[in-house]
Amino acid sequence: MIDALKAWTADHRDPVDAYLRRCFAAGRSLLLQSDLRQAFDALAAESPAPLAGTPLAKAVGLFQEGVLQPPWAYFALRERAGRWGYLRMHQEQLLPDRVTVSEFLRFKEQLVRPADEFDRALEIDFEPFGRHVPRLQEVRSIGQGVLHLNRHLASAMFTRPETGHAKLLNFLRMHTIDGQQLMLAPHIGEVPMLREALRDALRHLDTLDSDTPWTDCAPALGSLGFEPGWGDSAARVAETMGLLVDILEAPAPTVLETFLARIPMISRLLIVSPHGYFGQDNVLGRPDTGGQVVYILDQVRALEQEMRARMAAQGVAVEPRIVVVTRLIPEADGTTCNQPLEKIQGTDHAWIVRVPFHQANGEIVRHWISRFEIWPYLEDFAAAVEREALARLGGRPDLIIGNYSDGNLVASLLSARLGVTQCNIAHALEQTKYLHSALYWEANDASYHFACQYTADLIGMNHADFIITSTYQEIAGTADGVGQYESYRAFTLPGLYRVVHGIDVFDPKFNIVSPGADAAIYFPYMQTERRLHSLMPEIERLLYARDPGVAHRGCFEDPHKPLIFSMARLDRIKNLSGLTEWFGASPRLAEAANLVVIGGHVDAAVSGDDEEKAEAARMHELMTHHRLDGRMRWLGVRLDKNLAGELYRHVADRRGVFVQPALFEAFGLTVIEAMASGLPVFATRYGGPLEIIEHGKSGFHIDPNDGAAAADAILAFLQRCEADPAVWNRISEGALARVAARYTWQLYAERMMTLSRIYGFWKFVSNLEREEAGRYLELFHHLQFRPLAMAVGAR
Ligand code: UDP
Ligand code: LCN
Repeated sequence: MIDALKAWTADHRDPVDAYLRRCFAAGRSLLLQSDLRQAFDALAAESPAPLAGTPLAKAVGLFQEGVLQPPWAYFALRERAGRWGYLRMHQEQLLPDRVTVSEFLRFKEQLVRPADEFDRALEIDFEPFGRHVPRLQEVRSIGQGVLHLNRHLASAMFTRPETGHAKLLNFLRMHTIDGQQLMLAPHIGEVPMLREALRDALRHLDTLDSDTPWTDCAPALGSLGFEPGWGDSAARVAETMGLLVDILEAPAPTVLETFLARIPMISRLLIVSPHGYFGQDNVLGRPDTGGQVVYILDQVRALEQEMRARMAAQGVAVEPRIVVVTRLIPEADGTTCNQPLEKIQGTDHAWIVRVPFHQANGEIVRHWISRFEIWPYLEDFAAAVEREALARLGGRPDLIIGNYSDGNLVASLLSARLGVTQCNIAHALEQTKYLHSALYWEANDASYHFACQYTADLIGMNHADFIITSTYQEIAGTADGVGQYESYRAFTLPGLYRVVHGIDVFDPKFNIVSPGADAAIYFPYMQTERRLHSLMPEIERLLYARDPGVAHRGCFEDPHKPLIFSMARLDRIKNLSGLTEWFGASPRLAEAANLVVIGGHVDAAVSGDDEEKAEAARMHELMTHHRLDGRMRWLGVRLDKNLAGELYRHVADRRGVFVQPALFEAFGLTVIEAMASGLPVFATRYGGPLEIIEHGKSGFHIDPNDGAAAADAILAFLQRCEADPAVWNRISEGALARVAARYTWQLYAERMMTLSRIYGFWKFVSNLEREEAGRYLELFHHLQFRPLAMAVGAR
C-alpha cells in the first residue's frame, strides 16, 4: 500500500498536499482514525478530481493514527489485523517514505519529551523468541490457536516417530493423582512394549461385555501395565486405547485432540484474582468489582462439573479441587472479604482463599485499594499464595488461571516457580479503554500507574502457555478497529521503554472461549413456572414506589410506559451518564419510555472512588438539567443475582429494552444476561457487544459517540413494537437463540478442559522452546516492573 501511495503521489502532488494541509490545519499533534478520515472526506467533497478509489483514499482508509509535528507527518497504517506499516510525509516534499515501527514510536515520543539524538531508549522485542512457534497465517484463523498448534506439532513430532513416540510414552507414565499412578505403569519403558500391551489389552477387552466396569477390567489390564484413566467401562477403555493405537500408527491431529481430551490430567485448579472485593454476596457494582467476579464464580461451577464428569468417564475416582485466591481485606465493608476461607456455593470442593497484602514493614494492608494501586504488593502476595494453594490443593495445581493484569502477573510468577501450565484471561485490557494512556503515562501516573500495568500485561501475555478470550475482536479487533491484544503489539512508554514487538495476534496461544450467563438465574421471561414470583413486590417497590427504601433519585409519573433499563458500575467508560444525557436530550424518547439506571452511589460523597464520584455528580447535573425526575429512576443499589435476573425479565414483561451505552466494553456480561432473559438489547459498538449481537437480528449496535442517533434508534424500535408487537418478539427470540448457540458455560467448560490438556501436553513434550523467553521476562520483571511497582504509593 505504501509503495502504491508513493508511486501515485509522484504524479498527484496536489491532492496529497491538500490532504496534509488539512491534517496540519487541525492543529493537533495526534490524530485519530476518525480525524484522518474526516479530513479526507472533506477534501474529497471539494476536490475537482474524484478521489474515491485512489491510493490516497485507500491509504487513508487504513490509517489508524497520525502523529504531526511540522514539517513531518507520520502515519500508522493497518492493512489488516496484526499487519501494520508506518510511513512519514514531509509537508513540502510530500513523497511518502516507509519507516520502521521503531522510528514511528520514536517520533511519537517527541510529543512528550525532547528527541534524544543518540536514541538511547530501551527497545523491548519479543519477536526473536517466537521463531520456533508456528504462527497462524490467516486473519480468519486467529483465535483458533489450538487447532493450528495441534496440526503443526503433531506432524513435526512424528516426522521422527522414535522420539515422538518416546515422548508420548513418557507423558502417559507421568500422571498420578494423590499418589495413585494413572494411565501407564512405570515399567512400560519402550514403545514396542506399549504396542504389544495395547494389542493384548484390546484382545482381552473384546471378550468382555461393553459395559463391564473398569474395576472388573482392572486386574487383567493392570497385569499388562495399564493403570486407571482409560475409561469407566470396557467399551470406553477400548475406544481410548484404539485412539492411541491410531496415533502410534499415523497421528492425525483430530485423533490426538480426542485422545488428549480424555487424559485425566486436570483435577486441581488454581485461579488467581487478586484485586477488588472478591466474594459471593454484596460485592458487585463496587468500583473494581464487576463481571470478573461473576465470570470466575460461574466458571468454577462449570469447570468443577466438567472435571468431575471427565474423571468419572475415565474411571478415575477423584474429586476435583479448585482454589480461587484473592486478597483478604480486613476492613471489608460488610462483605465476607475479611474471611480467609469461603466455600463456593454450588460446588463440592471449590474455595475462595484470601491472602492479605502486606506493607514493606510487614503490617497487613487493612483497606480496599484500587486496582490501579496494588502493584507493590503482588510479589509477596504470590509467595504467600504459593504456600496456601499448595496446602489447600494438597499439591501442585495442574493448571493456573490468571485473571486481569494483576492476576496474570501473579499467575506468571507461580507458573514459573511450579512449572505448571498457565492460562490467562484479560477481562479488560486498559490500553483500548484509556486512549493514549501509554504515551501519556507519566502525566497520569499519580492516578493510574499505567506503566506498571502495561509492563505486567506484557509479562503475563508472554509468559502464558495459552490465553483465552471472550471474543475474536478482543484479540484482533475488526476490519477498522484495533484489537485489545493487538494494541500491545507496538507501543511506547516514553522515558521507560519502547515496545517494537509486544505480542503477536497470530500466536497460536490465543483461543476464543466465550463465557455464558448463569442459566439458573438468567432464563427467558416466558418460562413462567421457573420465575421467582416472590421477588415481584421488591421489584415493584424498587421501580415504582415513591420511596423505594434504598438510595435513589427520580420516579415515574406515568409508570405504564415501557422501560429502558441499564445496569453497570458507575465508572466513566460505562457511560451511564451518557445514556441519561441521550434520554434527556431526546424529548420524544423521554415521552415514549421511562429510564431506569442501576449503578454506583446516588450520594456521591459516600463513594471512595474518584471516577465514581465524578460520574455521580454528572448524573445529578443531567437529571436536573433535563428535568428527568418524573421520567427516570436512578437506583444506587447492588442487586443480588436473583433480583437482577427477575428484573431483566420484568423489563421484558413490559416489552422494554436493555441498553449498554459504554464508550468501550471488553465483553459485556450484562449484554448476554439481558439477551438470555429475552430482552432486546441496544449495546455499544465498541468492544465485545459488536460480536455478541448480530445487528437487527439478535439486538442492535449503537455508537456511544452519537447519542442522538442512539436515542432515535431506541425510539424507532419502541414505536415499531407499539405498532406491531411481533417486532419485539422477533428480536427477543433472536437474542435467546444467539445466547443458546454461542454463550453458555457448558460449552465454555468443555472447551477449556480440552485446551488445558492439549497445551499441557505440548508444554510437556516440547516446552515450545520457551526457556529463552522466560529468562528475558525475568530480566524485564526485575529491571522494569519491580522498580515501577515499588514507586507506586508510599509502601
Ligand atoms: N451486577 C449485578 N448487580 C449489580 C451490578 C452488576 O449483579 O448491581 C452484575 C451484572 O449482572 C454482571 C456484572 O455485574 O454480571 C457486570 O459485568 P459486565 O461484564 O457487564 O461489566 P464489568 O463490570 O465486568 O465491566
Ligand atoms: C470485565 C469487563 O470489563 C467486561 O467487559 C467483561 O464482561 C467482564 O470483565 C467479564 O470478563
